[in-house]
Amino acid sequence: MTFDPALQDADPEVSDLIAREDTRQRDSLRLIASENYASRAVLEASAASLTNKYAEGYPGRRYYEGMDVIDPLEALAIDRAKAIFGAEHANVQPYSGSPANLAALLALVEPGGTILGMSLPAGGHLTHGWKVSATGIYYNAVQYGVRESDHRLDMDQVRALAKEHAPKLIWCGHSAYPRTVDFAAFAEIANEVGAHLVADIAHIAGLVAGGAHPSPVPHAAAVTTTTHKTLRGPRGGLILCKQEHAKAIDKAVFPGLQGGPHNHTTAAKAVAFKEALDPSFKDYAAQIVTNAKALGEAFLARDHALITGGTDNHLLLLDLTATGISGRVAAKALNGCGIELNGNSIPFDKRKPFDPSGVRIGLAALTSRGLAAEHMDAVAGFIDEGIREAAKHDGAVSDAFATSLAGRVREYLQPFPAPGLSH
Ligand code: DSN
Repeated sequence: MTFDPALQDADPEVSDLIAREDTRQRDSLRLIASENYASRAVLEASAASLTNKYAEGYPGRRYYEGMDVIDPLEALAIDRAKAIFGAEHANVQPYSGSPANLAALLALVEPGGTILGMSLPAGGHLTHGWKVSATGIYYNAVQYGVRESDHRLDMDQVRALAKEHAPKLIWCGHSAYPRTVDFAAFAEIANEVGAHLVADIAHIAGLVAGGAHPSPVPHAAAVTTTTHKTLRGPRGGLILCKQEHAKAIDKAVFPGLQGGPHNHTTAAKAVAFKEALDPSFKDYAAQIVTNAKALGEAFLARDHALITGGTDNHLLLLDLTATGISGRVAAKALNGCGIELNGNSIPFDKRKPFDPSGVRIGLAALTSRGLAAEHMDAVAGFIDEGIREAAKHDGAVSDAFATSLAGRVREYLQPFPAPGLSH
């Protein structure tokens, strides 16, 4: 992003660091499944003067004056969010996904109440009740996993745990699960035990928005998401809910958890929501899934092991056990070669979360650059080459190898402009 001279003049150090990050993002294969390239319009809105304004409260009911712009802006973001997902109510103020999840808990479960969520090592999220998270500390969290035989969600296990523990809230959603979630089946179980169903669609929100994944909105009491992953907006959160929970959700976000909303982020969310309402976003969402499937095939052709054997969404989980190096070691080696992904636990991992057996690979960012299915063989080739070289040398790759691979990656990406970044 090129800035007007203000930042360069005032703080060349920060300006140069930002320029370096632009270059890094432009020149690398960005495959972290929770990341993307926000558009220039989204970035511009994020940098607006709205950051100067406090606005505790909600449109039409604020604790400060000077809301002539903030009120219609937040109302616009709310209307667009509701239109994208067909939701009865939207709260656009959560600072990010974890605060959105805490707000859902605060609104729907009494302190110490029982919740049921997918465990982190199985592909869930920290905030679905994992023991080190506030959600596992302040609530009585019970966790479900995936089947050992095929690493897929086991709805019989979810039902059995729900019946045994009678949770007040059931989470569905994930941060590292490559398959479609059956939201209707979760809703049936929640109904059977009188629990609120909350779907965390942070990873797949863009796919849901574009019709490339079923929507939980008709089934869940509330739906939480970040706005920056497949949805391709600014860093932020969003909660959608049924009208009957609107008051409780709004109260939980403010004053329950947060102070003033970040209005510049609200503006950027509104811009991203407009982009998601454009018919072209459907093509984008479908292309992400097509690319992820094609990349999966290209890995299988190179004898790599994929958790569940493939994907239905934007991500793949590679099990590196057979290569002899861990996911963390592979990710570090690849990072030096211009390939950015993260080490990730695989289901029933024998290794520790900080040094797990797998790597997670997401296609949202590359798809935003215009890479299509026919490019996935080359992408798999780069990753495979880096992993094999690292495995040959006990995790280390030479500077010469890293420079060569990073150079070829950079050259390969040249024809695909990175949205939001100047070329
Ligand atoms: N950190 C995000 C991810 O990478 O999936 C989830 O919060």
